[in-house]
Amino acid sequence: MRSTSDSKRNLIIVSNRLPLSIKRVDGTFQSSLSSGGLVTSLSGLCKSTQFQWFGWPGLEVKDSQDRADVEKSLSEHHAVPIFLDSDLAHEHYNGFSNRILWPILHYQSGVIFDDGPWQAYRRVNELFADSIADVAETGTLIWVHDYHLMLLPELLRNRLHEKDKHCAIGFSLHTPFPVGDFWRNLPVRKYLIEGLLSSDLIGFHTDEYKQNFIETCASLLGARTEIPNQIQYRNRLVCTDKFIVGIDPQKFTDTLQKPEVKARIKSLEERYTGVKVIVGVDRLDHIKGLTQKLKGFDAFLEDNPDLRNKVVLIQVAVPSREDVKEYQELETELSTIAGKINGKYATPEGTPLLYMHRSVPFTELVALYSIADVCLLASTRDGMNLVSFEYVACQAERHGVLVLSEFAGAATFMRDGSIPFHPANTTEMSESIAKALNLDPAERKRKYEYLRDFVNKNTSAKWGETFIGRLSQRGKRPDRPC
Ligand code: ADQ
Repeated sequence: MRSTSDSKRNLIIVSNRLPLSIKRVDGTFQSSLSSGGLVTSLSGLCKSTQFQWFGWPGLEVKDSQDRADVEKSLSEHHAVPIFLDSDLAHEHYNGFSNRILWPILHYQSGVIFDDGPWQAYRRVNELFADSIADVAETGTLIWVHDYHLMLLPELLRNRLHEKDKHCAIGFSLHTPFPVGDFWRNLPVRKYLIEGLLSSDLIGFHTDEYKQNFIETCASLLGARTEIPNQIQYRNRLVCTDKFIVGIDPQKFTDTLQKPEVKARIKSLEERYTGVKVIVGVDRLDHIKGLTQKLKGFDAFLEDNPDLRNKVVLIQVAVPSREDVKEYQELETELSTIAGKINGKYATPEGTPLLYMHRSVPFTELVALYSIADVCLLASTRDGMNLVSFEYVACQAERHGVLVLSEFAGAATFMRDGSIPFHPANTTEMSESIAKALNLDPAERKRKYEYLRDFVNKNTSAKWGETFIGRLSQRGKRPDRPC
């Protein structure tokens, strides 16, 4: 959140969690950068634009002196904490956002609505609105992120109005937005859509998500949507668009040059001499299709006996949402499948699957991306999927092949440079892996160059600056057509 060139803009970024985790160590509060898609996507913007970042610091702080200490520690990073009680934070984050809303946004059925978590969701959105409305000034640009805060634009708009402050509010959704019929599964859907429609600008990862949202506004609320990218509802004009999120490719290029990373790459290459490496890096989440991936890899080993002992899948499953029962069950299932695969195919020469259920340091991640001949991503649904971008950023020398689920938002843009497949079709996955491993060098190079150009063109900095630029224009001329 450091500033460089653009210190004139008054910008507030809001997300459920701050990008810094706070821990109490020996009586003092210490902060460390957290990981995930949102942090990655906004990190590029830090280089060019100054902003304050509002969000929950990740722990309950009751004592007023402690709160002051946390505020002071975070203010050095331009971060502002919104304090929540543990129970409330848990019900909002795990209860509603992750157990109810997240699955619906990702087309998972069988979600059971519960009013308690919904009330917690509302309450947290209100607390965020209170904090931000207090500090925002007329002219401040407010950029709200993700599904945890869908009610915030409306709550904030009302509070700002009461205080006679005029601010442009933007919202970016990092998940897919499902087709209207699926969205109907959520009984409180109307409130969430109305909440979003107090924004001036709403961003989606793909045209498909944007279009699904526009159609839902029309069918659910009777909003006027005849003009492309424009929604008219209750005397408000709301603009929507696709904004391609990305990474900071330079960060990966620079890391690859570090002596310790070069040494690590060399030692991994020696370890895997004569063996093709497939890498997978995913948060341990149902939407990442890890069960499907392991089953597809099992089918690949079954179908290609001659390649056993010559291929290894290194799968990093980053722990995520460990308080939620469904995520604990998924981990148990994955460990079982991984054990069965190795039980079936391991020999004294080696095991075909390295399943790592833990976070790995960034330098290790980069080394793994770099030595892998193939990156296999099997998302059943995924807003974008930035791991696919990161793999490409580390493949300047090897020209590795990306085998990418057609359900990742990234597949919309990367189809020609990757090998797309349906994650529920194990035969297709098995064939896609074999095809990637056997691709001739000229075709690998062509695909790699296509992806490299895309990743270099669509950086996280460009994404952030484009969105902020459009939001700033909307702030100046809110009634102007999009
Ligand atoms: P995520 O679901 O978190 O993001 P993704 O886009 O793949 O998924 O981003 C994960 C990020 O976490 C990557 O930048 C990766 O490097 C990082 N990461 C993974 N393992 C790590 C580790 N061990 N240590 C540190 N960092 C690690 C959500 C949506 C996506 C969308 C993004 C951005 O679900 O679909 O692409 O937001 O909008």
